[in-house]
Amino acid sequence: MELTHIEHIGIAVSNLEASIKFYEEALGLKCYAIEEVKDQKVRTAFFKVGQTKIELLESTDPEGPVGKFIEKKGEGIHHLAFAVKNLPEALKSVEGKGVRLIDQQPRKGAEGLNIAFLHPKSTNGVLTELCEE
Ligand code: CMX
Repeated sequence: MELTHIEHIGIAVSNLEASIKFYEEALGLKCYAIEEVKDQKVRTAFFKVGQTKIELLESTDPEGPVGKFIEKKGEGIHHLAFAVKNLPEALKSVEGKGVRLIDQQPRKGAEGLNIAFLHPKSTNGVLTELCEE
């Protein structure tokens, strides 16, 4: 399997607009997209830093994955996403190495990417996403 780069870093925030302000005004980045991902119960905002994106995640439902995360841990880094060349093959490969998958098959994520998550209990506590354009 071939990881090509860090596609994005997902950051859980309580208030999307307030957090966008920090990234734009304090860090000088430009938010280029805001998108709701209904099945994940989040609203997302994207910034680019070189080849890597920052994805801010605001929960739209306290029972969604980001709502539960913020309730337990507060705001902060939520997941790390690697771009891979062949996602179905990458999933087979990591599963074959004993890694627990959250998604057995790729599904559609923000920005139309094919994505799949690996469980944080088998990735040293870091929720890990693999994605492919
Ligand atoms: N990073 C690290 N650990 C996490 C975590 C995260 N983001 N989210 C949950 N956990 C840990 C919890 O702390 C908990 O650990 P303990 O048992 O030691 O307390 C354990 O995982 C179980 O957590 P939970 O709150 O009971 O939640 P669930 O088991 O119901 O769900 C998870 C956890 C990771 C399976 C779920 O959040 C998930 O499926 N995530 C993938 C989808 C996702 O995060 N979508 C949002 C982003 C979408 C996008 O980018 O578009």
